[in-house]
Amino acid sequence: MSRPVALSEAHVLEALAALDLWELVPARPAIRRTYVFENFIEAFGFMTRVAMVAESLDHHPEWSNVYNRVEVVLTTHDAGGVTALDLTLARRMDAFAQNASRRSDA
Ligand code: H2B
Repeated sequence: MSRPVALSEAHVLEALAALDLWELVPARPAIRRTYVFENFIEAFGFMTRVAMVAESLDHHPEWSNVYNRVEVVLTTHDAGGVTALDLTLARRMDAFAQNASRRSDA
């Protein structure tokens, strides 16, 4: 697989315009979003689905879960920045969250 290339901040911001509720992490080359689900099972089901995709992309999120909340940070360590892989994973995550009973985007 070819090495991912870090995108410029301008390019990332442009991509974020189409990725509702994702934002730049302050002081880091990374993007983040918090998902809030109905309950723990919905949150963990989401994480399980994402885990399969992450593994197949060989691209893994930094994330944490507390009950119904999943906080996600995406960056490409190998490239030292945000790459197209992060945007792909973000879109795949959003698609899964749409199918879950997402309660809010707090
Ligand atoms: N995930 C993320 N988010 N960034 C990476 O740079 C990365 C990864 N690199 N998953 C991969 C695995 C690399 O460590 C292996 C060796 O392919």
